[in-house]
Amino acid sequence: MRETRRWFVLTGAGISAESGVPTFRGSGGLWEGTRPELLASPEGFRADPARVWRWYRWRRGIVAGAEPNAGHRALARLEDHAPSFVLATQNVDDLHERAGSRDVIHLHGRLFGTRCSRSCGMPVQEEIAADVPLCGCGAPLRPDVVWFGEGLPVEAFQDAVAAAEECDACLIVGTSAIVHPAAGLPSVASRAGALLVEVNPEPTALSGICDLALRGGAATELPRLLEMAGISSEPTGPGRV
Ligand code: BV8
Repeated sequence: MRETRRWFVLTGAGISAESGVPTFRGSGGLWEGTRPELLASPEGFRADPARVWRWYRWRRGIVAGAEPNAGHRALARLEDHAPSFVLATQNVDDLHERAGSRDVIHLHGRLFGTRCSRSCGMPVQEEIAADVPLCGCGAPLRPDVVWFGEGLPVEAFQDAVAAAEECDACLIVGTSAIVHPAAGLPSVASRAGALLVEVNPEPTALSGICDLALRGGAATELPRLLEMAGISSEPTGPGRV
């Protein structure tokens, strides 16, 4: 761990769990009795855009009231320390950035982003508080996230694949490793000969290819990992929160 120069980190909803942000598939992951997979889809949005907006506004409220936890902060410390560090997240929250991480690759978009559902290209005015806000072109606005059946942002995914191919160690934090193509990134790193470390209280589909599993919460295990690697988990750069 101490000698690792190039890190690639993939995070999922679990890293934000200890900040009070519900995971997708954990207990309490339902919304109005509906599975997230049905809400996080173009079909779900077409069927009931107001319900999908209610779900995203509820999540925006939770994230806005949440604070980054020691797991988010430990990754920002690791980025300060490592000669090469790339963080790709499946999360749409902004807790990595608020913990001090830079250049975060958002594979599934951003919760606080809004775009035209018809991709008309018109600038999105300040979002009005209608049940279903409309674009200037008349089409409904939608959260700027990647739904099931939609392609990931091409450049973001390509950057993540390149980082996985070049890393010496791949840290997999708080993901059930069910959703592809993001869940395939650690296998790219493994095939390139990287050390794979999983941080998750539960085993996942990736556990079988990991060299090390830290079976606990990210807010405990990531600071511990840094201690084991002799990296201070205290703030280093000026102005780091
Ligand atoms: C695509 C929207 C093609 C934003 C999300 C088979 C192979 C390949 C693909 C597929 C396939 N079958 C179906 C597919 C397609 C599908 C897919 O993977 N489906 C799954 C369900 C099988 N994939 C897609 O549709 C993707 N697109 O393939 O497009 C294409 C290509 C070109 C052109 C057109 C189309 C799009 C995927 C993105 C979907 N959008 N979200 C939002 O609202 O958030 S995915 C959704 O799941 C979230 O983004 C979430 O991040 C993501 C993954 O979930 P996790 O982050 O892992 O969260 P989860 O709750 O599952 O697990 C939490 C984990 O944390 C658990 O393991 C738990 O133990 C752990 N944990 C709990 N507490 C802690 C903790 N860990 C650490 N510390 C703790 N304290």
